[in-house]
Amino acid sequence: MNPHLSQATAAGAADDVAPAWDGDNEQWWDWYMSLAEGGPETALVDVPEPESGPLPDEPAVIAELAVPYELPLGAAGAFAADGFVVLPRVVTPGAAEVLRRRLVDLLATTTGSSLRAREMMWLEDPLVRAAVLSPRIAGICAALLGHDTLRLYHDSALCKEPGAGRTPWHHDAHHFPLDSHDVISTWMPLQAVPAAMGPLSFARGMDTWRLLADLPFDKVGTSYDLRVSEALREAGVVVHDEPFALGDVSFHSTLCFHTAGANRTTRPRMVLGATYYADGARVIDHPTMVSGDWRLFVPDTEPGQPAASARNPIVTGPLPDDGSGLVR
Ligand SMILES: O=C(O)CCC(=O)C(=O)O
Repeated sequence: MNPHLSQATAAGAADDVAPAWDGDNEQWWDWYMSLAEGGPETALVDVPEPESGPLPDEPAVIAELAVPYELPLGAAGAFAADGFVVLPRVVTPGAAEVLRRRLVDLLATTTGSSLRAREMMWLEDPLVRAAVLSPRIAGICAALLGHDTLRLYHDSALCKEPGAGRTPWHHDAHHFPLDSHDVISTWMPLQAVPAAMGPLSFARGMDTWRLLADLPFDKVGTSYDLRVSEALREAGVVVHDEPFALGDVSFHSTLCFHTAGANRTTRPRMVLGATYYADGARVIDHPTMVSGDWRLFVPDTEPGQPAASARNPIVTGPLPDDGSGLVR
């Protein structure tokens, strides 16, 4: 029995994820992180505090994020082939530090244990809103996905505390209850992420998920995580597992299998994430417990209906005539 599951979600076989998630999204993360195989409990590496020199004010950070990013030659092709890309200098160190401090405040009341997470901050915080709706971040996503009109699924603060374990191997198509593969997530570390802090790492190849499609999920223990890493090793799939310099931001397709290492440093690993999808996607007919409390992200929408609620603003491209674009 997994201690994070209720009677209803624990029912059935270990790969039966049909029940709806009946807790909140913090409880979901506690459950999900429990599905990762542990690593060695090495001593925590001392990491210096982030620079605290003069920081830009909030309007300056917002102005920075409003400037579109020039994609390096080959970035869109690399994303299409590999399923992910890591881009340099997407944010300045000053903007990252201002955002990091804001996320520390926004996470102050969270209760999650291994990965403290929070979504939908953009609804209340102008800085997070400016970041996740920004021409810079959303613009990169649109260019990589090759779609003009993207909607926001949700933002997320992902704070892995010192000593917290690995994030299990997964691809987001298993998580998001959307009927589209045109879904992309950004992972913006708000401090450098050395190897010991647990960078996000990616199984190379947009089609790699096909090798793993028949592996039975395990909602109780760590066997799925283990099976994915074994299958990747057996197939000789290259895993991109590199530190992130401050300012590096990764972008991964919903099809890309990824994991993150344990945080074996003395400082929290703070990340601002966000997920976007091409306008026109619908909520799948049967969302599962792996989607957590998805109704928070796509309210007033039933399975099978277009995912176009007021919480899914259009972030790039032309606004629709029906006013469902709102906030830009
Ligand atoms: O931050 C992490 O450890 C996991 C994040 C993740 O899986 C994602 O952003 O898709």
